[in-house]
Amino acid sequence: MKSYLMAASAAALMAMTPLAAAQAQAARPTPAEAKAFVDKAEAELEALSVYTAKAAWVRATYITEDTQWLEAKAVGEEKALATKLAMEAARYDGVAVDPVTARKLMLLKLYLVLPAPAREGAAAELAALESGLDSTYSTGKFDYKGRQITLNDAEDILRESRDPAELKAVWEGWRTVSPPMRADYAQLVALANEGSKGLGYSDTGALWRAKYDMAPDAFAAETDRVWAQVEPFYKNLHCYVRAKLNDKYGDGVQPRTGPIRADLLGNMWAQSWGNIYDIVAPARVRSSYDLDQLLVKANYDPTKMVKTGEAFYSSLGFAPLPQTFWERSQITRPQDREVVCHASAWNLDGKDDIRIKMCTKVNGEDFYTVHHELGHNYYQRAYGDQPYLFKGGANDGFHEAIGDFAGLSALTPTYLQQIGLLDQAPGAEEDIPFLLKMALDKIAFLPFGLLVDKWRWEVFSGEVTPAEYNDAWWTLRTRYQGIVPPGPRPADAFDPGAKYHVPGNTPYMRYFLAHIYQFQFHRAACAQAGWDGPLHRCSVYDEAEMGRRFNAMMEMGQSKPWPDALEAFTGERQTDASAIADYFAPLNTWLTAQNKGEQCGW
Ligand code: X8Z
Ligand code: ZN
Repeated sequence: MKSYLMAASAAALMAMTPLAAAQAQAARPTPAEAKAFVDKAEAELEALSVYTAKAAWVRATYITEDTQWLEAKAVGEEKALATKLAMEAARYDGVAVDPVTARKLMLLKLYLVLPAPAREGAAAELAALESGLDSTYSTGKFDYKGRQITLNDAEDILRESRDPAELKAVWEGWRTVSPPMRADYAQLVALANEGSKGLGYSDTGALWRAKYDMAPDAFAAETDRVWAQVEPFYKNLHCYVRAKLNDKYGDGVQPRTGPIRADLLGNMWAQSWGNIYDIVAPARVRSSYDLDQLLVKANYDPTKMVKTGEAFYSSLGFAPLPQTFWERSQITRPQDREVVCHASAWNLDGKDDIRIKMCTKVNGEDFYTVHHELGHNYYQRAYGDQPYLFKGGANDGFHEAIGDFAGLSALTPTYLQQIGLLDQAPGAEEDIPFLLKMALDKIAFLPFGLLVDKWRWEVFSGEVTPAEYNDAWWTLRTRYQGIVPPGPRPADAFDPGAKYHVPGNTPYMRYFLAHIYQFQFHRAACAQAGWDGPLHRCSVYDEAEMGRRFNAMMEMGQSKPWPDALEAFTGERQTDASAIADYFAPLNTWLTAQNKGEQCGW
């Protein structure tokens, strides 16, 4: 909402009588008033934040009607306050404030993921919808072979089964959980849009895109630019994998041309394909190890996986995790209650009360996820000395990229051998199998990372109506990922609701960005460590000096525009896919040769 003073532009002042102009000038807030406002707002939000975080933690680790109520009350109050402060912040638009105050005013307006309308009761209603949707997803179950199964059980089947009928049944089964969420989701979209408009944004999608130190439209164009850099490589991988699936299942299940059946890719959302390495493994060069098996053989348990992750970060010079991390984290799924199993990392007090919440299984995927989540925690702790409004990632993509960057080293055979999981690190002859495994996760992910918020941007802008939710989703899934559902979707389907971040209201473009940034970090880190071999064989384990420089970037939090943070560590100021291209270059060449004679694309 624009205040009266906002309208007091130079032109307007000139049109006024001298007396009216002088009054308008006098009423314009001073820089000192702006700073005082920001300081007070920051203190008020900080004071509420521990309470909100604790309520949210209790609900996420013990879902009941009561904990949902408690969380909604706390979040509703925080939302009402933050919305009020964001509207007040607009009063200081155009005031010549110092750069810190200017940045804090901007961050105040962008504080909420879903701002509420200012009217009485709206913040509480929106908070209740959020808590309810996240809980419905997290407690979702469906009948399979006479048993009620959870998402975790369903993911195990998607990962391991090679029976197309079973895969289809489980894939469709999980999507029976989401249709009941559709009406609530539509109501949430309406409320958040009303809130965003109140803050001067055209809709909530524009608010989300405004969080990257550039105009919302420029950010959307940036994501398209980066996607264009990597799209040919994705198409190459898609082509190769499709041919292998066709070899394995035959034309009746997976034709050799056209899109890929979404349930055949080893993952509930076809977002990372590493679980079907066995199907796509190159015929001539074998991979001598399988991380799932190495972990089981070495008797890893979930806690040992987290300790191993901690040791990686310690080798870079990060202080050990606090005792409270071990006492308060949820590392495995509790048997006696409902929880949010989707992995996350928390900081409850802005300082040292860091925790992860996972339902960890002993497999390569979760070994990786542990490094991912701990990256969030070390980042949170690194910027712990920043003022409250600067506690955050340089942008949300940075937050996701820290742990992924660690994971790139932690998955190298060299490192696995250093920590005793592998007897012997394979040589260059296994480069292609290794890169293929990595690409099944990292390259396959890119179009998915891009499209989830392309869908939400269309939903928030009103371009896609609730009746069109599902068709619009599949249009994007087919256009960008080249996949299709295993059969026709029912009329009431709400498939986007079957992906955590939609009912969980977590913006998703961050993961697309992170998949680019992590390779920029990796390339810079390996250069700092003096590595001059191929990027994919570099591990920065034990590189404490590099770790110190990485930490210097992490300590900045969101105190500066993100290009400053990127530059501090990499010397680069742009999101740039040339690092991921460098890393995978040998594989891209190899895939092109394999795809000879295939009709790539869909
Ligand atoms: O949600 C996550 C993390 C928590 S921040 C486990 N990720 C995305 C997903 O699972 O969809 C990591 C990769 C993408
Ligand atoms: Zn994350």
